[in-house]
Amino acid sequence: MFRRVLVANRGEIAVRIIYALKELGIESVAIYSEGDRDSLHVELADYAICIGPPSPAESYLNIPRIMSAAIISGADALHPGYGFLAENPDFADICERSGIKFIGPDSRLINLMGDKIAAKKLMKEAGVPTLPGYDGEIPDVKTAEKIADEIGYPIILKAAAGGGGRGMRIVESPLELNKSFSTAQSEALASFGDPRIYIEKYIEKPRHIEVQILADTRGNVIHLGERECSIQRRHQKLLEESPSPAVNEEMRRKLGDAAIKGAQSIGYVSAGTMEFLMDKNGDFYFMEMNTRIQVEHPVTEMVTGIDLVKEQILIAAGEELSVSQEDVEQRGHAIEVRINAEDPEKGFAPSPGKIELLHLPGGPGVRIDTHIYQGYTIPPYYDSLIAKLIVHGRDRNEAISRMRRALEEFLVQGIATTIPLHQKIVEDPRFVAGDIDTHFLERG
Ligand code: MV4
Repeated sequence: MFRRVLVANRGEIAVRIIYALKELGIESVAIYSEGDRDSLHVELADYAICIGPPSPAESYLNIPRIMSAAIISGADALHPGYGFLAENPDFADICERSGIKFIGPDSRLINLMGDKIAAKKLMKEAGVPTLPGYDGEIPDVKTAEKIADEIGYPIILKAAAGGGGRGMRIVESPLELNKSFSTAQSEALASFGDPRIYIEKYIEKPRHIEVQILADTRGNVIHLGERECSIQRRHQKLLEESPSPAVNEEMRRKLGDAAIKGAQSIGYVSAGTMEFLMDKNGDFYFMEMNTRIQVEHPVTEMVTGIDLVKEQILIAAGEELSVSQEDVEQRGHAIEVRINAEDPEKGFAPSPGKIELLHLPGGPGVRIDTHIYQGYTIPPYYDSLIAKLIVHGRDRNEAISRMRRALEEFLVQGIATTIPLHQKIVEDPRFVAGDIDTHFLERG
């Protein structure tokens, strides 16, 4: 087992990882930028190393500085969290070459799943349902026209190196295809340094449903059910829940089987997530695989009782999964809201600054993952997530009631937050009925 682990991240996820390390009896090393001296993760870790100025390029994205901290501190492993370098295959590779275990899959798998064309092709070959399209790079607009005519409009153009909604273009008719294709190509090249584009049938108002998996080095692969992540704004998820109100036992079995089959086919090892789109008929299609621990992992933890971060660390240490598929039970219902330091009244503009007053809700079925505290100043340099409020109930209605009363008790003064928006969502009759899709917020 590891003796000392460097946490290569900040904010709530750094705190979350330190909790897991403490429970496993592993020493933690925090890294922090000059903008994060007063952050909770620095206080909670056994050791802390300042790695540079606030800008991400000079701190949390700076591989040489992070590797220096890992080596100097005597860490035998490193947890990348999410964002920053979590899905950078070169970083995983450098860790391995430096004798520091990267807590995640190996660089080959990160690289493979980072190429959305390769990922989709592999999943299709493994028998996982994928969207109609063309299983490769579209070389030119002529080919795009041919494929689009075959599958029928509307279609969507996506960047091979994209993901999470970046570099996508919906095309409604053949008249737009020529222009859209060249724009998509040049945008992909400018954004990712990779112009490759693929094409698929566009699903109107889909649900975003993802399946959590765990795979160890001994060949055990299990799934932990699905998360419903349809409520989002500009590709930023706002609320996630498990189970999905749209998934019945039969669909859950199919989703789980597909996720396991897909993971097995590529020899996946670590925690991972298979993202699916679900259409009006309840048919689902593989979209992408994420090789990191995700922001919304707590809803799965709440319904399964399994600590995903601990399992992820144990897997990296070569241990066998602590649970088998038969042990996994989805008990009750969990909902998470992401509380951002943003002002919904001002177009969601970032709202950094000092937290003058903070009161966190408590009581049965309430969990808060956060790095903030009263008197803390939220720096302006990073993403605006300041806390995740997660509730658990025996069923969806109890979880909704708990979320309402927890949001009402949640008090933050000094900065604007997205709490009022979450209060609106959980009062919305469509949300209460489970009638949600990826365009929920646009219809207001
Ligand atoms: C789609 C789609 C409809 N049809 N692909 C957005 C995130 C990225 N992972 C892929 N996305 C989409 N791909 C086809 N063929 C609609 C979306 C989409 C979406 C997906 C999940 C969550 C929110 C979304 C918001 C708008 C569009």
